[in-house]
Amino acid sequence: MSDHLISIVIATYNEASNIPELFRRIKEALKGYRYEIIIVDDSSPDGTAEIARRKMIEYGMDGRVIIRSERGLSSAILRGFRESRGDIIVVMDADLQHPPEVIPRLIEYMESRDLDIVIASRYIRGGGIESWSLYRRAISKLASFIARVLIPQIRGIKDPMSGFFALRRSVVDGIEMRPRGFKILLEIIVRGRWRRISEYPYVFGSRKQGRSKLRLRDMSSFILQVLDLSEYRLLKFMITGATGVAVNNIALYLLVSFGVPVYIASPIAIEIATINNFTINNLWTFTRFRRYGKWYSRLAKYHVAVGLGNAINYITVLLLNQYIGLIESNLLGIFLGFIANYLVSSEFVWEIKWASIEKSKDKKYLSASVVCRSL
Ligand SMILES: Nc1nc2c(ncn2[C@@H]2O[C@H](COP(=O)(O)OP(=O)(O)O)[C@@H](O)[C@H]2O)c(=O)[nH]1
Ligand SMILES: [Mg+2]
Repeated sequence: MSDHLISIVIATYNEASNIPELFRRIKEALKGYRYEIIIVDDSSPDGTAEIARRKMIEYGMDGRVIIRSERGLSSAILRGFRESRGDIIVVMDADLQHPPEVIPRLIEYMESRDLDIVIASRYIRGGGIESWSLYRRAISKLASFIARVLIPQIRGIKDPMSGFFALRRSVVDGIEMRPRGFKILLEIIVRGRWRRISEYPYVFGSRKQGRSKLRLRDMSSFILQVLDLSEYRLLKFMITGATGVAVNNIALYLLVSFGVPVYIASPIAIEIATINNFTINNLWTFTRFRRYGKWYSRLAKYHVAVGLGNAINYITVLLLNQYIGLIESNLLGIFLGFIANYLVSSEFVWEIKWASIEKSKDKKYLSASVVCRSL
């Protein structure tokens, strides 16, 4: 059993009806542990803060209730971090969708496997969701997919958007986090200081009382958060592509007007654009991934990566320039060739992998891998 002080950080908004059962079950589940409860309430009109304060005293639990005048789940959790004292922090919801009985298992798993973050996971074997509408499931899957494409740091993690997790204080201590949207775990994984992450399965329950606070505008703030955490690479890649389009067409136009035949002018123009794009992507889009390998080996790989796109570009120009015009066929060819380029480049040329994955050999945790990264 862990002898660390455990801080349980719970953000609340209108959860008065869930507090009594929540506290009762935490008290029961954490018998023998040293812990404190930090409730961060955004001035809920239903009197959550008052009930929490009363119940804390009634149950003789250590902890505090912080009342804020602003709203926001992520910023509330970060406030809870600052107000807490434990070496281990557990983050969970108040509505009992996160069963308190799982907390000791997260902590024992963390200690026994020397982990910095343990995510209570719905999406590994043994985990699940009790009752979610098809719509809610689809939204969750879509959000995970978007996040995974754009943020390489979370690949290998099955439930990176979980709201239920445990972490060591050292992961977030002294690190500036942007409190945005609903998904503070994404922020912690990308910006935090950790070596080893793993997941522990649990079943996400149905809400006991009250209503979900997930609002439509949380979806747009989620998209912004993900784009920000991805450092706008996809956007930069597209802007770079636009400069390449201009370079390619100008070169083609000039060469042809100096009398170079199209079948020679086109590959030259494509090559000039390829070098242009590589240079900008290398210095700007993927700037912090340049530590892997030498620039000329990346340049060579980049040629392979865009080879298919370039071939499509060239073939389109050859086939269509007489019918739809030189620049028109080139634009169409560039567009057709571009589509696969982003993923191929990011995966293969810049290898924007972040962490390595250690598969568990322990039968009990077979479904959970440990994601490792060097600090
Ligand atoms: N302090 C604070 N807590 C919030 C806010 N929005 C949601 N919460 C809490 O965050 C947890 C998860 O919210 P919930 O509405 O259940 O989200 P869902 O499970 O994704 O539908 C619950 O404990 C809520 O009370 C907020 O703006 N401020
Ligand atoms: Mg909920």
